[in-house]
Amino acid sequence: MDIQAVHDYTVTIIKEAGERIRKSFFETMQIEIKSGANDLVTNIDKETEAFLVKKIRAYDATFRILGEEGMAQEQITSLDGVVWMVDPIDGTMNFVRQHRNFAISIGIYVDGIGQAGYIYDVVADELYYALKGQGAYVNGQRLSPLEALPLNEAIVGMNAVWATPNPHVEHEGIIQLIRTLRGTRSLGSATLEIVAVATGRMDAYLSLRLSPWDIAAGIIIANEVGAVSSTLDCRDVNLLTQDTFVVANPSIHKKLVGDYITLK
Ligand code: 2AM
Ligand code: CA
Repeated sequence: MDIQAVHDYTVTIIKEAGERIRKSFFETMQIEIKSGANDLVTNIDKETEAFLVKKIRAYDATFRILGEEGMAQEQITSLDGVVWMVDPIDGTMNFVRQHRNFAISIGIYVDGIGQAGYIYDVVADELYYALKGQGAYVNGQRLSPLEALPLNEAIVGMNAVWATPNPHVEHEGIIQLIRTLRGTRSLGSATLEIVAVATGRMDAYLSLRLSPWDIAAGIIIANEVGAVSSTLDCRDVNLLTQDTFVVANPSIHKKLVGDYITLK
């Protein structure tokens, strides 16, 4: 695979998809509920994924595609060969309610190794991307390597509901963590939270349940600036299943997860 040619093509199609989404704001969208009231999908999610699948297959019909909305109609049970991980709109709730703060995400893996990652903040017109070993960029400007900091100066992305009794994580530890940190944020788009860590606007992002397409691109971008990704119990990320997730500045990753987070 000629990664540079694939890169140029991916930049073109992701921007074209973004332009289509921006135009969709002038039309009425159809909203459906998926697993629950917080889990939405619109016709624009499906149309955008269908558009990207068509473009990817037009480039090379042997590429395999795992997309959130299933428009590729493929079962991906291994990461052998070239696998594209596509989330047409990450942050659908933001898309529906705010018309901003959502992104298109594309990660390209070859035999399980991340080769290229793209996260396009459609309304800000900011394209974050990285090719493995070549650094991470936003709109052509290189992102700096992350600088070390202590946990009490860190800003961490997380969902506030974890600080209340919940079935997934010991909330007392989360309360202690919140008291220790400089601040918390919740942007509502996993991919934009990951690029916030990669750009140093936040120092970590935690989630109790993310899918491969939420994190595939972000891991590649974050890795290029030295950020560390794992599950919340410090296992390697597995891109074939839903799991917990953390991406963090390497200076705080171990302390954050080890001292404050206990999964139930
Ligand atoms: P999505 O918009 O593509 O569904 C919201 O806090 C973040 O978590 C979004 O990035 C959202 O992605 C993601 N997410 C992943 N799985 C989810 C689920 N089952 N329900 C709600 N949000 C989910
Ligand atoms: Ca999505």
